[in-house]
Amino acid sequence: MIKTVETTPFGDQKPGTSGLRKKVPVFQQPNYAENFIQSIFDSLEDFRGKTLVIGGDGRFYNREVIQKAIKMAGANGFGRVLVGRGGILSTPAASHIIRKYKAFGGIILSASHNPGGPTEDFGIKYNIGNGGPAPERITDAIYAISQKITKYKILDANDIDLDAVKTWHLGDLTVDVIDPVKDYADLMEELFDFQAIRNLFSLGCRVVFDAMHAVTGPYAKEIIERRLGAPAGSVRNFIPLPDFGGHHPDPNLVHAKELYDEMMAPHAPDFGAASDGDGDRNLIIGRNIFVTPSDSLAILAANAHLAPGYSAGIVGIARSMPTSAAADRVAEKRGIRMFETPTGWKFFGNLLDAGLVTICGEESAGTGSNHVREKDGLWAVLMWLNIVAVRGESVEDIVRQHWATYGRNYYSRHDYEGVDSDGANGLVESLRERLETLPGTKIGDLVVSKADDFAYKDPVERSVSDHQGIRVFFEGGSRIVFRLSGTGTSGATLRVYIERYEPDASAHDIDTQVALADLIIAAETLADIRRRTGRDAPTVIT
Ligand code: G16
Repeated sequence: MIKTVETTPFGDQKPGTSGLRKKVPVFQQPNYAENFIQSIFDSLEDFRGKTLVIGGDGRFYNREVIQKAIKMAGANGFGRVLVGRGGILSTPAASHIIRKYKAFGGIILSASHNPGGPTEDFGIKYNIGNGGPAPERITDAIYAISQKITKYKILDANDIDLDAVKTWHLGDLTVDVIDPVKDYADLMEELFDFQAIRNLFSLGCRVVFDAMHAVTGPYAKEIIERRLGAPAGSVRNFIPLPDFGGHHPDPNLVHAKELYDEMMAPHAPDFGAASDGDGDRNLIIGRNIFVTPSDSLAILAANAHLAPGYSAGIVGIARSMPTSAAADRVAEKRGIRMFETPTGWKFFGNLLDAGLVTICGEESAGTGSNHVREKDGLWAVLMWLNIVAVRGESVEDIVRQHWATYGRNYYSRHDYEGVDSDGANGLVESLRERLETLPGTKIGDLVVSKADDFAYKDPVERSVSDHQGIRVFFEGGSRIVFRLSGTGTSGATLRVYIERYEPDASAHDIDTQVALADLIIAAETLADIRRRTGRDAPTVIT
């Protein structure tokens, strides 16, 4: 039976960079999740009888919202729901399932790399039929509807058992609880040379993958240990926990510090990797070397042809604007197209659908390809292992050779998390007001050559997204970008992205923060970061 429930709008349901992310108690308010899910459905057309994919990263409150979403999908007219067993689907696996089973779309429950637990973060996002995050025109519509909502529809039915692969019938709705891993693992086996990676492991290459008690545990166990034969124990922290074991499931040098330290120690394993809460981010560390996400994108693009799924070569590369220009140098040398988009994987969807690019990546630890429409953590790990296996060289050798060929883009991101929103907005606003007067400004030996507020015109839809970050360029090719994060759940997070290009191979061994020291000073001088944020130093440096 369909129940119609009266409700009133919540003012704060504007989706950010990647869906709606809030603290769990916010989502636990009566009708909060229901309002947002109903707003998603009300923004869509012609889905009666069609299939919806539902899954999440297993974080606290995942199961409760999955039950609501299933019943609301049925009440709103979907004919079939595919849901991962245990309510689990990694974000890239959900994207693949949507595509493979030609679903109308999907609801993914995740707050990505943000911590989980009763007082931590939760999130809901909608993906369209191409498997990718809803574009801005849809997220804008969802928000507009959420601000006027008066009722939602839900089936009056018992919860279903999510823990067995089984088919259920709730009125006219069919619910298939599916194995969350198999389809995705099969896809990886099609794209990569599993035999070469198996040989690599049997020759003694030691791999460590830290699943951070998040969603990739079951995927990595199946692929890295069972299908590729890495010794048991190679995949760590593989049981997804609702609170990620109390850690931030964020694969960066702060939250995966233990792995980093292990990779820098004597007798380190050969290859270290990690993924985040929902499995779309990656961290790659070779013995003795951390690979920045921007470098990783460039190196994967330069070597992708070594993997069977990409043997015909790649047609183009896309990166988010704040990502370093390392990949641009690969595109230039290969004579393929390069696109610079705003932050947010949703901006890559049209480029991938139109066949303009094969590989995409972001400085925020995301890399992926046209195999799905999300970034994909395990995909990046397997692509790296495939390249290491075929080239027969270490990660460090591969990175150093890449720098020698293309030059090195020294790159770092300084985050000021949870700062006062007014202060952060004021900082960006003040830079925006001074854009025209900045060129010619001298700070130490640096001279500003150009400054703008990044705007993007989608080459397929022709839609324009403006105010996507303040860019300050310097003579000689260095750059600083200032932007506010769209994924935080408390206060504002200021991100400062700093980049310097160094073509000379004899200068490729400098500590990154030292290599960027003059630009770090320039960022402070230009934006008055300390005064406006009230912080003496960044919270996280990556
Ligand atoms: C999300 C988006 C990414 C974006 C990242 C950081 O990643 O999907 O495209 O680069 O947030 O965004 P921001 O700088 O606005 O915080 P994830 O892994 O959190 O879904």
